[in-house]
Amino acid sequence: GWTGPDCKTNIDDCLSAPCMYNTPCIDRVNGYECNCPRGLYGKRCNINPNDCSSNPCINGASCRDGRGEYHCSCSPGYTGINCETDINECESKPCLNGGVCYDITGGFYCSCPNGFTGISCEIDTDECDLEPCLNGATCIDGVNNYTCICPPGYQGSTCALDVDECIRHPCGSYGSCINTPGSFSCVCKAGFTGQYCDQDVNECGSHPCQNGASCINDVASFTCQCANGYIGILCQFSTTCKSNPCQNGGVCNVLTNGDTMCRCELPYAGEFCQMNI
Ligand SMILES: [Ca+2]
Ligand SMILES: [Ca+2]
Ligand SMILES: [Ca+2]
Ligand SMILES: [Ca+2]
Repeated sequence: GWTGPDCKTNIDDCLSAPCMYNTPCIDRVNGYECNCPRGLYGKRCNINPNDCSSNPCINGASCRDGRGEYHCSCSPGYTGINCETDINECESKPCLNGGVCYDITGGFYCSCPNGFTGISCEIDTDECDLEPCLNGATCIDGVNNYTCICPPGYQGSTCALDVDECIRHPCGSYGSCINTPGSFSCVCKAGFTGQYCDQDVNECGSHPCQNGASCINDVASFTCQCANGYIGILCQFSTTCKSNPCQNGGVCNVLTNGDTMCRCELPYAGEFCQMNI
């Protein structure tokens, strides 16, 4: 254990670094001493017992051996030194819109109220998806329900029902109302027109009066006021006989139906004043 010319020099037995894991070495006379830290054993502190041998990490965790200690790598959903604690994933209140949270291993389960879906009940179910509104109605999605905006002529929660417009008498006094699905129609009395039979037909519109007559529009009819020299409903006849069939001085007249008539002088009579009475 000594060296030098006079054997007074202590040999440094730590020079060869005999202590493992960088453990401090203390030189002694003809020897050394390793100052083992916690978890290392043996003359050279070279014995590192497996601290995982008792399987301290639970719930599927993996164990990593240290020096006098161990480290657990927990499976998802667990925490704690030994992964003994099931994390309560409901603590962060992940369920929205009134969903009820159930803590499960490695996650949570939300029981959603009617009208909501999704992992966190974050999706408002579209109740219009099944197209519940009929007859071209507009569907408005709500919470666990829907609203139909009916087009004119339909009613009811799904707009399935026809409106009987005839109850309001839309055709007035001059038409009869016919109810139809989603609508109605008016059948007008003679002389009236328009969707609601509230307009007078102008019977003079087709210019029925002839030969310079003026036309007077009336209800469902018209009257012709004839110019001088014309006669007939439409003033279509000249008051002048085209040929004179009257004999013996009879005067020819034109009737409103266009026929001619002879006005006879006595003693003559007959259609053409041909008879002497
Ligand atoms: Ca959990
Ligand atoms: Ca909805
Ligand atoms: Ca109707
Ligand atoms: Ca008229």
